[in-house]
Parts: sequence; structure tokens; C-alpha cells
Amino acid sequence: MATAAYTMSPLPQLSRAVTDWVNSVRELTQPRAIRWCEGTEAEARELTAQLLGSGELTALNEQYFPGCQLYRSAPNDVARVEHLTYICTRSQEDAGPNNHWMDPREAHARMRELFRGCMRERTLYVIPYCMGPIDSPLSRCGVEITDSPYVVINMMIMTRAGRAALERIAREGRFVRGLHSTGELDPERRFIMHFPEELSIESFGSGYGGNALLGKKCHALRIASWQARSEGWLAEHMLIVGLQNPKGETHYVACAFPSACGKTNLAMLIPPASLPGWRVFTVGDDIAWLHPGADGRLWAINPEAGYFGVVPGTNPETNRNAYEMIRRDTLFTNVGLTADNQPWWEGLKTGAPVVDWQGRPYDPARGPAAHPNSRFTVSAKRNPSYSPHAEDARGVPISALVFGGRRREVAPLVYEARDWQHGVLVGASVASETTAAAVGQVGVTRRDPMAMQPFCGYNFGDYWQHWLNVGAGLARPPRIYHVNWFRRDAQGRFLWPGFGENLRVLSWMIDRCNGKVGASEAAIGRLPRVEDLDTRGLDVTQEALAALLAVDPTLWRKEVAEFREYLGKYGNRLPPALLQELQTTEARLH
Ligand code: GTP
Ligand code: SPV
Ligand code: MN
Repeated sequence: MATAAYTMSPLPQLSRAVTDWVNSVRELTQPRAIRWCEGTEAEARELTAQLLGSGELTALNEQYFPGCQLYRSAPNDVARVEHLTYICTRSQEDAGPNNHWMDPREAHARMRELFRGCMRERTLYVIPYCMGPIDSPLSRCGVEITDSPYVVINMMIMTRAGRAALERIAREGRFVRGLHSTGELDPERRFIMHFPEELSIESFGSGYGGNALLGKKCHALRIASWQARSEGWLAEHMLIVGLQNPKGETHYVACAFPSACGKTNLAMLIPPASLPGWRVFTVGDDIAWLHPGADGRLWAINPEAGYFGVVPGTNPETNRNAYEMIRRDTLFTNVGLTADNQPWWEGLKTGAPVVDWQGRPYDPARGPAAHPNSRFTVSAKRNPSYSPHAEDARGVPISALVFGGRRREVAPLVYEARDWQHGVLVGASVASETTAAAVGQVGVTRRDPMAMQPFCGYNFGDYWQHWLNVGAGLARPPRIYHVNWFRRDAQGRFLWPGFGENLRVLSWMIDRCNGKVGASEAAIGRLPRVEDLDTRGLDVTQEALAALLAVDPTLWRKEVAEFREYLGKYGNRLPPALLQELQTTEARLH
């Protein structure tokens, strides 16, 4: 009997375009072997076992952290490298002042020399992947070639990787090419190059996070933002969360906060006991692809299938969902260890570290036990609050968009934009204190429009115009807000408790969308009055609330003047409508 019906074609036979590309990369990089990823669980288990055997991964305490492993990256390779990340478009102006730019011919030539022979003695892995639900017309596919098995394991958790993705690529004929090698991890020979006009990415010299998991920031934000502009949608650094109020109505909200500024936590928020009847459903924690729908609303999908989240600070009080989620089948990167081999990180109220993230005996004089940018990789399916609509092919309808930053002062707890056009100005004006997610100084306030400064694959001037165009085409645009959970008092303490209590602010937004609650007009937008917020059971003083909802005209005049100066960099690419909104705000402040 013929068994053909039961035999699957070998992966290299599915797409001629992919196979041709793999062959050309093989010639350049000279790997010892090639492995195509099927994307099965057995394959993931086998790879994990192999890495445990070679010592690249360490198994964690089986009793308390079953199925969990620890990976230690090179100590000089622990965060994104924005200063080595380039957008390589034919015209420098298309990349814009917001990006490092290199001529594509020069970039290709440089990278070819780095990649030449770089996989000798290594295995080349081919990872076909789909960003977004495998059957969604909004999803987009790519193939990552890498010599890092750690990247393979991560990509298998973070994306829909394997055969089904390659089948879709074979049908569609189009995919993003991502070539990655860890190289020698030399920070002097480390580049993350993007060629949006060719839909390709070349990354060399880092094995970490956004530098190496090419489906994430490189594809789903930098390349996708470029594609989104030509196709009429938005690719954003946003979480997507469903909030069900006590009446049972669910509103979906998408929030753009810069790296390590609270997206994962808000996406999995636990309602405080004093707000009974609310339920929270996670759709995504880092990236949203937003499409105008036939009904005039904006519809969002999460292109990812897992979370690559910040570990420090996670505990049962701040985020019980995340804390439970990462107790099994989780890959930890750069955390410390307790005496009985449990992962340990700063902000954990139990246990004590004996080994630090570099594998040395823990010594507080040498800094924290876990690296501040230590991460967990875990399937979204492990999330107790995973939305039943997270895999919907058409996405979820968005009621509100929220921008936010980490600001000790100036930005109030929340304000509402007057309309979409003003909202684009509000998003463009985001500034935030830098975090450990990228190499460089932490805690310096910098401009981070739409939380996309490191991730927009083209000129911000064009991007803001694209935002204005998308909004103009929406019959039922979402309302737009700005929040700041990170205001501090004179002693440096947070004025707002944050985490679950942030629901009080989101609840005000939803009531605004339903036309049920008031606001006061301020120069920068509309703010809730203290009585508009549900403060039942909230442990915040009236003085603190007043401070959180205050707009200091002197500080704001300075803020707006700095913003105007920043916008000057974009010259004639700056949309006139944005300048007009800025003038309106300036006039209101004076
Ligand atoms: P990326 O994955 O880098 O894009 O980050 P993210 O935006 O998902 O940030 P995440 O939710 O992981 O939060 C980063 C850090 O901020 C963690 O240490 C959190 O504990 C802390 N954090 C999150 N939400 C709040 C909040 O509401 N208030 C305060 N004070 N800290 C918060
Ligand atoms: C971020 O830095 O915004 C992240 C982590 O989400 S990384 O995958 O490294 O980009
Ligand atoms: Mn992020």
C-alpha cells in the first residue's frame, strides 16, 4: 500500500524561494550541518535536552520549577544595542533622524564579510515562522536562519514556528528574511541591520533578545512598520488587553509604553479586591498590529505567541499572574540562583541568592543577583489571563489607545487627548527615563515617540503623517490617552501604587468611552477630577492624588518648548497638522 498520503514532504521541498536562500547562506557561512525546524514539541524537547547536555542550559529545581531552565548570556551581551542598530534604505531621509542609517550596499558588503565562514563547526538552523495567528489574513511570515540553538528555542515559544508557517510562505510567496549569527560576541563586531525595501534583516554578534530573536523587534516592529505604512495599518510597541467591567462589557485597550515601563504587567493586571467584578484578559504584552476594519474601528492582533518579559520586580503582590505563569516550562535568562537551584531575582520576597546571573558566588558588592534586564521566555498559553480571543483571526476591536512613559515629574497620572489628531501629538510627545532593556545609561529622560524610538523602521515625520492618515480613515477611532505610573514625591517615592491599581485609571477611560464620566479641561488635554476616579479602597492620600492630577504650567511650558525643538529635526517631513496641534497646546499654556 502506498503511504504517500501519510508522508509529509521534507521541509526543504516546500518553498523554492526559501530553499534557494538557505543554500546561498550555506555557501556564505559554511555550516557543519543544516537543520530545518518542524516546530513540534518533540523537537523543542530534544533541542533543550541537547543544550542541557552541553551545559549551555541549566535545569532548575524540578520540584518548584518543573520544565524550567536557566540560560546565561555573555556578560557583554545582555540588552538591545540601539547604537549598533541600523535602517538601511537607499535614501537616508527615509530612515530619518530617528534611526542610524547605512547605505544598503555598504551594509551588505560589511555584513557579508562578517558572515563569511562564521558558521564553521556550527549547525545552521532554519526557522520558518508566522507572526500572528496562523490563519489570520493580518499575520505575516518570515524565516530566521541562525546558528544559535538558544534562539531556536526562544523562537519556538515566541512565534508560530515550523511547518505550518513554511506552508503559508509557500502559498503566499512572500516572507521576511532574517539572517542571524552569534559570531564571537565581540561588541565591536556587532550589528543589527534592517533592509525594509528588501524585507530583510541581518544580525551579527549578539545572542540576546531583540538583537537575535528576529521575529520580534526587527521584523514585527521595524520591518512591519514599513510594510504597514504602504498597506494602511500600524505596527506598534503596544500591549493589548481586554477589560471586562462588572456589567460584563469588555473593552480592548492597546498601550504603548517604552521598554521595561509596564506593558507585560498591565497586560496581565490583577484587579484589586476593592474593585470587585472586573476581569482582565491578555491579548498581547509587547507588540500590536492594528488594522482599520470595515466597521470603521481599529482591530488588533498580537503577532507573538509568547512573552519575553522582564523578570525583576515580578512577585505575587505586583503580578500574581506572571508569578504563577513562570513557575513551569519557562526559560530564564540571566537570573540568580538559590542554594536549592531555584531562580532568584530582585523584588522576590522569598528565598536568597547564592549565585549571581554570571554564575559567580553572589556578592551584593558586585551588584544585583539577577541582571536588571533578566528575562523569562514563556508560551502565552501559560498565562492564566490569556484571552479566549487572542487567536481570533480578525483581531479584537480597540476602544482606547494609551501612551505612557516613566517620568518622575511633569506628566500627570492620566490625561485624554481632545481627538485623534491631538492624540497623535500626545503620542509623539512621549518621553521616558531609559531602562536596562537597552545598553547605555539608565534613568536618563529621552524622547521616545509612541514608545517607538528604537523600533520605527522609517522617518518619524512620515510615521506621524501615517498615523494622521489612519485616524482620518476611521469612522469610529479609539480615544487616545497618556498615562504615567511613575511620578515620584520629593523623597523619590512613587506617588501612585501602580500595578493592579492602574485599573482605576483604565476604568475611567472606559467610562469616558461610554460617555459616563466627566473630566476637566486642561491645556494639555482632559484630566479626571479626583471625584471622577474610583478611589474606593485606594490607599493614596488626597495630597498625592492632587499632585498626580496636577498640570504645572511652568514645567509644561518648558516641556513643550523642548518638544518643539526636538520636532525641528524632522524639517519638512513634519506633518503640518502636528505643528498646528502643538501651537494649540502652546497657546493654551500661555
Ligand atoms: P519590555 O518587555 O522591555 O517592552 O517591557 P514592559 O513594558 O513589558 O515592562 P514590564 O511590564 O516588564 O515592567 C518593567 C518593570 O516595571 C518591572 O520591574 C515592573 O515590576 C515595573 N512596573 C510595571 N508596572 C509598574 C507600575 O505600575 N508601577 C511601578 N512602580 N512599576 C511598575
Ligand atoms: C524591549 O526591549 O522592548 C523588549 C525586550 O521587549 S527585547 O526583545 O530585547 O527587545
Ligand atoms: Mn518591548
